[in-house]
Amino acid sequence: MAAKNLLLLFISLFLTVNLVSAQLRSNFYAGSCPNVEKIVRDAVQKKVQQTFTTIPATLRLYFHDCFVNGCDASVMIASTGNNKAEKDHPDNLSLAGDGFDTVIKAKQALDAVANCRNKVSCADILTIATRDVVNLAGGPRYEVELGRLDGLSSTAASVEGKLPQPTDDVNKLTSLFAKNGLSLNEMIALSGAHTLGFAHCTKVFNRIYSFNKTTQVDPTVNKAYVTELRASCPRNIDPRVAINMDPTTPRQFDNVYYKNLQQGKGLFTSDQDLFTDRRSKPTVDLWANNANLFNQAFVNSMIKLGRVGVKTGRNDGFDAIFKAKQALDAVPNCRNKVGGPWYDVELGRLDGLSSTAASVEGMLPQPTENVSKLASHFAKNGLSLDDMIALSGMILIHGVKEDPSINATYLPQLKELCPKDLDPHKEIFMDPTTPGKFDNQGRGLFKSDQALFTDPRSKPTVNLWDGNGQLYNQAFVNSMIKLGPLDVKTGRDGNIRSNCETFN
Ligand code: HEM
Ligand SMILES: *[C@@H]1O[C@H](CO)[C@@H](O)[C@H](O)[C@H]1NC(C)=O
Ligand SMILES: *[C@@H]1O[C@H](CO)[C@@H](O)[C@H](O)[C@H]1NC(C)=O
Ligand SMILES: *[C@@H]1O[C@H](CO)[C@@H](O)[C@H](O)[C@H]1NC(C)=O
Ligand SMILES: CC(=O)N[C@H]1CO[C@H](CO)[C@@H](O)[C@@H]1O
Repeated sequence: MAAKNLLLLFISLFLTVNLVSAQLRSNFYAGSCPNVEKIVRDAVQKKVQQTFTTIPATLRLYFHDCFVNGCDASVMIASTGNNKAEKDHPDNLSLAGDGFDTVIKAKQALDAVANCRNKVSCADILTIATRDVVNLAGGPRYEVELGRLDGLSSTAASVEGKLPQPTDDVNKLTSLFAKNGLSLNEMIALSGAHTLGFAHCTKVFNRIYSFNKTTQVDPTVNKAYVTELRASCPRNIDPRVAINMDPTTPRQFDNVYYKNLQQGKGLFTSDQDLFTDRRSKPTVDLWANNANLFNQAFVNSMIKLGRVGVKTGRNDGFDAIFKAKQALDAVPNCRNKVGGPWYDVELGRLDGLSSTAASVEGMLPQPTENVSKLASHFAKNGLSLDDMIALSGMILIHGVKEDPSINATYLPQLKELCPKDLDPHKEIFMDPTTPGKFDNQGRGLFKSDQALFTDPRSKPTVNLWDGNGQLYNQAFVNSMIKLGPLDVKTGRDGNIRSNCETFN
């Protein structure tokens, strides 16, 4: 039991560490460039004094950066003859040049200080600058987490499908944000960024002129606002003309965005639907009435946004695994007692440790899933059907539901082990036959396990490995090694750019 639990602990640690984004911290540059925040702030302030557009442009740039390839400043990379970069995807939707310029100016200011030169990543500069513009527009000031590396690739193709569209409804938005580990409420809070900035008239034409075949105007738009929008955005307007996103207090970071939604003055469908949809409406109402609560939610969500897909150069995560392994080996009873195959692990991962429950949403296979659904989870992580079957030897979940495909002699045993009123935290052996041992004798505890035997695509493999423990061990080892590098950030995945717009 102890050995089994330790093995499971070890494996779940392994999985957990691989799921998480890297570890960031607020004092990351304390040793190398202690004044980084002041230097960036001064540069941002100067730029804001020159033009207000700096504020919304920087905020939006950050959002786009984080949603494509993580917050790694890949959005800043300029296209070259043989690479069309992220910023040149049509979805960059005219990211205003002032956002880029803000980062470039702050970087110049940093590079002018000897010890800071090329020490601070463009990704972190953009993170600090974004915090500063929010604050300069009257929004809350919050502590930023730092330690991101700059990304090493930037392609227009990678933008496809990653950014929300103004025509999206709450369903679409929720699923897109969930892919970035952000919840419904975090999505609603971040949408509050539309309290600032500009949008091109063309982006609202559909809502005021051609909603659908039978209705010209989107009925959720406030009538007076329709008139206003039509006046500012006649059909034949120059497509470069932009209007305020927040018609009430366009230059102020505040909760008026939510008050606007209550009055049908959300600019896009993606805005107004937050009020129309009953799942998001209560939060809109809450924040419309309570600026402090909104500010808090916005700050927390920005910090969460700043963790999306970050690359860091430190190896705390790997250290944790290594320490767990050492701890296991230090106990004579545990050493090699787990009975599974020993395999060489590929080293050099620089994993991180920060973890959020929300980022797990939809990422892990569920015990109730069938083979198609399971395979799609694994495929998203570059793992084949066979990898999935091999790795299914290892799952730790609690509780079981009765299922007709469970072996009839096994079912009463299970029911005895797991009475209905059982403490949900109590664990039972996943493998009822040889629970303390890693082997190929198990009966499927979960539907997802049993499904592997029921489904004709996976059955042959299950039979093969059932008859050959050695083949199974080999397959398990290979799949574990493949699982290891998932989304791992290594020093090779990022660096500190000396020019934010070009790779080193
Ligand atoms: C919820 C889904 C979102 C959608 C569908 C969306 C879409 C858009 C669109 C279409 C524009 C106008 C672009 C143009 O016409 O030039 C815009 C502007 C803007 N967006 Fe969003 N956005 C979303 C979320 C966010 C988030 C999360 C942030 C930041 C945290 C953000 C910040 C901004 C800002 C500041 C502007 C004004 C840009 C400027 O004035 O240059 N948006 N957004
Ligand atoms: C057009 O939109 C209106 C208002 O939402 C709706 O009642 C109507 O069914 C829609 N028509 C079509 C053809 O989708
Ligand atoms: C598997 O489950 C998904 C839903 O999770 C369902 O759409 C699909 O039809 C199922 N496939 C089979 C073969 O039962
Ligand atoms: C159920 O398990 C028992 C004992 O392991 C075995 O003898 C029997 O053949 C199994 N029944 C089915 C339908 O697989
Ligand atoms: C700021 C920026 O780089 N904008 C680009 C967005 O993408 C279009 C092409 O789709 C370019 O023309 C813009 O220059």
